[in-house]
Amino acid sequence: DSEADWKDMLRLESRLSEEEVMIKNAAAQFAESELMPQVLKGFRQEHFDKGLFKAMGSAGLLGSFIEGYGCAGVSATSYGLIAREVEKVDSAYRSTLSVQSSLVMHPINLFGSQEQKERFLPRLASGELVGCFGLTEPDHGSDPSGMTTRAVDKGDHFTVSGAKNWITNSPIADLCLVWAKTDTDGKVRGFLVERGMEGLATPKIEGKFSLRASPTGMIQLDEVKVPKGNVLPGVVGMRGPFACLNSARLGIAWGAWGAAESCLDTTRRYTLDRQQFGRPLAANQLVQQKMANALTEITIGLNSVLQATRMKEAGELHSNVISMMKRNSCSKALDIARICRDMLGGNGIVDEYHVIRHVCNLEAVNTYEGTADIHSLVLGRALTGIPAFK
Ligand code: TGC
Ligand code: FAD
Repeated sequence: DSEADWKDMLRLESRLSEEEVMIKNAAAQFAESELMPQVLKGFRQEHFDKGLFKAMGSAGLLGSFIEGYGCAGVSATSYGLIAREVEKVDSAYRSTLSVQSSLVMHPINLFGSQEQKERFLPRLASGELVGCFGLTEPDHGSDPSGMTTRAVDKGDHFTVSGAKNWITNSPIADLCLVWAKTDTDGKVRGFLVERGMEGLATPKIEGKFSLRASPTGMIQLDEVKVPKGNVLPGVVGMRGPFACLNSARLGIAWGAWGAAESCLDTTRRYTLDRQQFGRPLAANQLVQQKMANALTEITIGLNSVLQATRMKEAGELHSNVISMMKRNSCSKALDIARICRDMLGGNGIVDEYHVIRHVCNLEAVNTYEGTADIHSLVLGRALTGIPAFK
């Protein structure tokens, strides 16, 4: 059998530049040789390996789409291809990549002062510093604009107080980008809160069944003194965090398909090998139909994400399309992972087959960065003109 016959039926690769193909292959090689050998330990023991994070930096994977400051300056499509290869191994590694690149480095690059860019970007690119992004609060998840974290102007600094919840990598972060409302005008601004500032705590959330290879925690701020030089000068209002989310969500739309591809690959090999009733499971029509459905969704899904990303590169992408892509990729990847899990029978629940890990991970991926429901409502608003959120 030839993989070429089924793996890329719409010839996505023919629409990539030579450089993009090279980057995709290099990311695949990195994921296979560096990430894959670590992933079972990462998931079983909730182990985050800082050495691995630095290796991601050395490989040029962190903030890859940024020009200068030690970053690779590659296309948005290359960023998506990297996310896809990394998430073939594990969504937690891709989450770490998304947060560092789109949610921490991107806003510093877009909205930071020259001094902030020089101070933080090179060390975030190399993996020396781990960043995190604090938007969600205990009482404001889907409605972040209701946030209550406050920054009080004290002349040369602000004091920031409040709590952020569900923050990827907060327990190990060196730098927390915290979104808070200032007391003077009630508008949202970005605060670069550094590890070691008095009044900052980042407790870990225990008992997660999902994304166990990256820690998730809170950011607790008790009158943390943040110098004015650590406030992002270039943005006021919810446009700031949403600009970050637009970049991250498109990367996730690529990445989730990577997880689905990995599940389908494993399932195809497994059902070809496993004999029941005297013949391979793959010889059964029901099994073939399930795999055909998965392949169809993955193939069409990846090609639509490429089209959206090309629109982004041309400056023509509306955030409604990003909502469509994020929701479609994540919900369908989750469905595919669950169906693949079933086709592996008992082995499907064992982590050495990797599929159950993808199922557990994709549950969170379908929830964070805007739940599938919230993206439905964004599309509903686009269709009807009526915002149904409240
Ligand atoms: P509202 O809050 O009323 O609007 C405020 C302003 O923001 C604008 N806006 C956007 N701008 C650009 N791109 C977008 N995607 C935007 N969405 C909203 C909006 O136009 C408005 O601008 P202005 O100038 O008129 O003030 O928001 P809304 O009513 O437009 O939207 C509501 C809703 C529900 C869509 C929004 O609140 C939302 O997206 N909620 C979901 C929350 C979310 O995604 N949180 C993510 C947290 S970070 C995370 O999960 C990281 S996971 C990391 C990992 O490990 O990968
Ligand atoms: P809620 O908003 O309480 O939603 C609960 C349910 O109600 C969902 O099904 C939702 O779709 C539904 N719902 C809510 N409102 C409506 C409505 N109007 N109509 C219909 N249904 C509705 N946040 C960060 O800021 N930074 C991070 O790094 C980060 N990392 C995360 C990592 C993990 C592992 C997880 C699980 C979350 C992370 N998040 C992060 C938070 C994430 O963005 C939120 O969990 C998400 O936005 C949903 O918020 P919530 O959990 O409060 O759910």
